[in-house]
Amino acid sequence: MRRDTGIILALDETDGLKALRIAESVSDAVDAIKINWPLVLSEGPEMITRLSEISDVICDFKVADIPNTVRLIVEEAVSRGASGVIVHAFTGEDSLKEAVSAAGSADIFAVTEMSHPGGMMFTAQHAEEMAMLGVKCGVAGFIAPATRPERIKAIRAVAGNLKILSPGVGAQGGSASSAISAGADYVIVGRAIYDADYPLSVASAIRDEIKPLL
Ligand code: OMP
Repeated sequence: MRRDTGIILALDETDGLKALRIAESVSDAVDAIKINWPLVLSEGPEMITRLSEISDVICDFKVADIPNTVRLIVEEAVSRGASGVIVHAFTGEDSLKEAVSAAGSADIFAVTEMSHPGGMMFTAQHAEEMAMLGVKCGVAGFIAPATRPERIKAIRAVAGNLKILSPGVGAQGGSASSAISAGADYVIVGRAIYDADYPLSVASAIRDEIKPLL
């Protein structure tokens, strides 16, 4: 995945035509597009392939299952064009290792601490441990909360040179420059871009904001 702008678009728009139009309009201003269940369920998994013709695609399926099921999901996503898949780390070593092995040359990103307030209840208590496990299992990087930049710092201390992708910018209250300054490599931005009247203008403004920090 390139790192020209430091932005990953979270394309949770459920209207397929609109989603494709937004993806095309912002593709030069973002490094990848993250697709989650809302768009896959509304428009079908073919959307992964269609978007992969426009940009690198990360399938945010937050896979949390036994190793065999994890393998089947990751293989399906990668065979349809995903260059990365997001999985949960709390499932433990066997599931995480299986995800990495099933991904082949694609990237596995493991969730550490979630960005919403509920993320404090359970994930925050084990975020560093989950990051350590991810390092051991060979993941490409981690998801850490832009809503709590100090926690990105803590995950960075464990993650070494692995990538950190930070959601929570804009609609959830986090700031792109604070997340990057705290150690994130990319910010994940959804509603602030895809709900805007001019998505490209918002993406370009975030790109300009974080450019000096990359
Ligand atoms: P916005 O809040 O609209 O910018 O979207 C954020 C995106 O990041 C959504 O697709 C979420 O599912 C995702 N996300 C979080 O918001 N918090 C997390 O802790 C983890 C993720 C994720 O794994 O991408």
